[in-house]
Amino acid sequence: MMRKKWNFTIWTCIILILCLTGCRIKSEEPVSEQHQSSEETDETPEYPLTIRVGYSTGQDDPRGVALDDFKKEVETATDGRILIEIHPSGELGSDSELLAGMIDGSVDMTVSSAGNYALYATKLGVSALPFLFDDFESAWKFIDSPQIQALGSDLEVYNMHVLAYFDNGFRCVTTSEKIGPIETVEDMAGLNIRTPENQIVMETMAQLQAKPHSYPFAELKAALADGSFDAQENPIPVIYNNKLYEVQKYLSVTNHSYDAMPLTIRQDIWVKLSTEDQEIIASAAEKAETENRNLVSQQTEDYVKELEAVGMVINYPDLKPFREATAGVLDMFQAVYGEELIGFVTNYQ
Ligand code: EAX
Repeated sequence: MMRKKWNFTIWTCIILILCLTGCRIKSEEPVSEQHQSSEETDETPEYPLTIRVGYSTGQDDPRGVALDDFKKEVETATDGRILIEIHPSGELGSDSELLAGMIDGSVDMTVSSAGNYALYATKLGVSALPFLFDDFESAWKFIDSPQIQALGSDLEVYNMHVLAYFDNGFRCVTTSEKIGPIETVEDMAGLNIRTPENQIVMETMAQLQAKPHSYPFAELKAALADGSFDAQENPIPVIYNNKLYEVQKYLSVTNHSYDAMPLTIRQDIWVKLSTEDQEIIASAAEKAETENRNLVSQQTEDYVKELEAVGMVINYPDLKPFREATAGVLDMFQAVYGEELIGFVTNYQ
């Protein structure tokens, strides 16, 4: 009990420092106006404009498929005035490097977990809180609500403009043959598990008494193969599309965290686009979001039998003890999220 209390204190301090630092940066940086376009800024890009998009998974992932169609849509609608250059599999860096690249200008667009963006705009991690949703429909209704959509503007001071909210699915735990399946919350104790660099997911694992370590996704399969980690946690589509079943024997369907994925473009590119080009990109992003969400929800259903067919052993643990063990994560973020957002989340549940 003492460990949990000490843990709570450490995390609360870390989160508060992150938030205060974020506020200080915000007060020093001018916030670009979201609705501005080149007609208002008198700045137009040089055409053809190439936009470099980076993400961490392979191209077969639903984010890759949707972005391929986004590319076709934008290049056709702008008659090649805007070209979309796609870089999958961490070619432009890990998730945290991609977000840093949006700030320093080495990356122009990216899609990553909301909890990864929370390294900058802390409140964006709220949708990743443990066991917040029981299904995709309730998760999408939450993400598409005005309260959550408004949080996107917190990213503008970090040079990111949110175009859409893709979906990664519900995160589940996989383990190696040596470890065996996760059947009870006690099985999580001491588990050497890889997570994204995402404070909500890491704290959820810590509350389950596991030992979370953040590590780049593009290098994860090799790290699982050489035994650096005994476990990882990701949604079913990610496990299948990135062939993690080749290095993990067990899939325990915990659905412990819903993984929304904001699709963002550099703010300093966005404001230089004409209103017409902004509308083309916004419309293509909306279509890609719909395609991506449908793919993820369909694959979550279809890929269970595909994963069994390639040798994974799948179990469905009783989640009540997992929910109880992680209920304190919301409390840890009370101070950072503030009364209004906490009220929205608790009334939503
Ligand atoms: O989907 O790093 C992770 O585990 C993330 O889920 C990543 O975006 C792959």
